[in-house]
Amino acid sequence: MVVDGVDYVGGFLSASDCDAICEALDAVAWDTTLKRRVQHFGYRYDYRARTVPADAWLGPLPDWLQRLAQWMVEYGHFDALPDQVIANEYLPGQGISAHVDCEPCFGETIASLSLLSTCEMVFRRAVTGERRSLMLAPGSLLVLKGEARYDWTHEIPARSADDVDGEKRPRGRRMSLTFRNVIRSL
Ligand SMILES: O=C(O)CCC(=O)C(=O)O
Repeated sequence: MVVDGVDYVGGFLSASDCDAICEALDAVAWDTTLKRRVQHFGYRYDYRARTVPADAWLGPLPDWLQRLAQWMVEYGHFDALPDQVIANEYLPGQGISAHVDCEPCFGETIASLSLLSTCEMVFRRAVTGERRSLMLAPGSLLVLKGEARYDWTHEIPARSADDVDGEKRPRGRRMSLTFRNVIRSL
């Protein structure tokens, strides 16, 4: 295990599942407020205030996301049905900075599906400075619980290629879907 509390499930989605999800995401308008484009489902997350505000409810997850949320429960990754999902789009050169998902906002499980292109995710433990990394392949599911959820930050370095065994592997367009349970709306 790369970090205690990480569960990496390669091939969680089939190629046709991945295609259908990408099509569903591109059928909806992307939010362009951040450097990378995002879509929020279930509840809006406020990046500036770092919270799920009181008026954040956007409505139930669309059916296709609800089905994926049910799979997460059926496969034992979540106890309760996730009710908040953020889709991120990363073009080569884009990433997400080191963070721990908002502790008072979200439950103890965070799970991300990777789509389209592989990238490196870096984990850092603040108290010791340890650094670990994991390649996230399209169709994989990454589940963070326990130490991985609370004691390590995770990030995707903003670069256009990753180093794999000494070789540069160019990134393509990547999308991800991160599932969470909202536990508190301010
Ligand atoms: O894109 C990913 O795989 C991770 C996304 C993430 O860390 C987040 O939305 O907080």
